[in-house]
Amino acid sequence: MSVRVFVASNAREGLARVRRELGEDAVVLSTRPHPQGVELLASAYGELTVSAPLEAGEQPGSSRILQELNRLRGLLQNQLAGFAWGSARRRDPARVTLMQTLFAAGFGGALARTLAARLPRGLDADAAQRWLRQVLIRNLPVLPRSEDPIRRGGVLALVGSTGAGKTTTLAKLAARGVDVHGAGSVALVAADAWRVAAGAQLAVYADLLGVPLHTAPDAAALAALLPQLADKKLVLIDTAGHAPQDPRVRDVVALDALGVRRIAVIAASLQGAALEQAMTRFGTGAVACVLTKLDETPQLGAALDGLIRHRLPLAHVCTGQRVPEDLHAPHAAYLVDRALKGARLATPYTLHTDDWPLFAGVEAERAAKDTHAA
Ligand SMILES: Nc1nc2c(ncn2[C@@H]2O[C@H](COP(=O)(O)OP(=O)(O)O)[C@@H](O)[C@H]2O)c(=O)[nH]1
Ligand SMILES: [Mg+2]
Repeated sequence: MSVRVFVASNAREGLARVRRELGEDAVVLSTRPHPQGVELLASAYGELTVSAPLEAGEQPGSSRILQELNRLRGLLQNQLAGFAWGSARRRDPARVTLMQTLFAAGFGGALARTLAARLPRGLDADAAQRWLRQVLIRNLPVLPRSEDPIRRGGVLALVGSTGAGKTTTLAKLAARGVDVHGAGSVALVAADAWRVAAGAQLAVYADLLGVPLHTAPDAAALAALLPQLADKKLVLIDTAGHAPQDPRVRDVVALDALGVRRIAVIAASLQGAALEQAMTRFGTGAVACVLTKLDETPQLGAALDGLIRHRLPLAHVCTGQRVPEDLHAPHAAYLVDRALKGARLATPYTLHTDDWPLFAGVEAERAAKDTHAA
């Protein structure tokens, strides 16, 4: 292995020279102060393979050595990324702040990177923040009032994970339906055959609203029931809640065969990965989405991120257990402002200033892998 010595007035300049002369994946072996600034010992990555001590019978470039070198490379890459992070922050502070805001608010990496890449150059921090707000508002798929599924009517089934708030939301929507169409034009159907209490819960709401409640324990029963309800303007079906990975999710697809339109009910308070799972399983093919439990969601970022990426039209939001008061029409600006405010919340999950270079290391490694894979 040939190791070369670089002397430069500062680390950034030194790194730039190392990269220019030894290639992008050059490895810095050590740095130390020098009367003229800093001294770096560096080697081209490809030359490292011959340097590791060989065990008896081991060939240069064997998998053990490569593994070890890859580990070493990862460590050094993090160090380089630390430098890169510092320089990125100096060069493009608005872009870095934008990424930090999005992550702190609970938005995910994919969306944060896409938006950061599109941020117009030369904006100061305030202008960048305004740009971010506008872009999020514009991209949040909020259903216009004229397309409110309750107002439009038809046969609608609420689908979603256990405890997402389907039955409660159905009661709220039914109350709205009664306002719009009158009690005589609304019917409820309990298709939640899995939980004993589920039917009883719905029966209370049906009673209060003065609308009929039917039961349909399976798809065949539902198929037989729906023609009898053809004169109703609005039929709301409460479905069994189960985990997104449960095979009974197939029941959701059976609804399509009956011409039933689906509304995905998703709790905004879910952790990011669970939100993603719920949106994928229940949101795909749904005509609209209702986000519930906003009152229990200190950071809305992940939920809005999911709606934007899945292009899932938001019809209503729920902010509590009260029927029907806690059902609201969604306002994109309000939701985005609330989400961005969530970035200021200090929690043990918030990235600390000192964590960012480490994070940048992971990002740099991802970029390196992507380049490799490409
Ligand atoms: N805080 C809060 N609780 C809600 C909201 N929507 C539903 N819930 C509660 O969440 C729990 C589960 O709701 P439920 O409608 O039975 O969920 P389902 O299993 O999807 O039918 C109940 O205690 C509801 O009162 C909401 O918007 N905010
Ligand atoms: Mg239920």
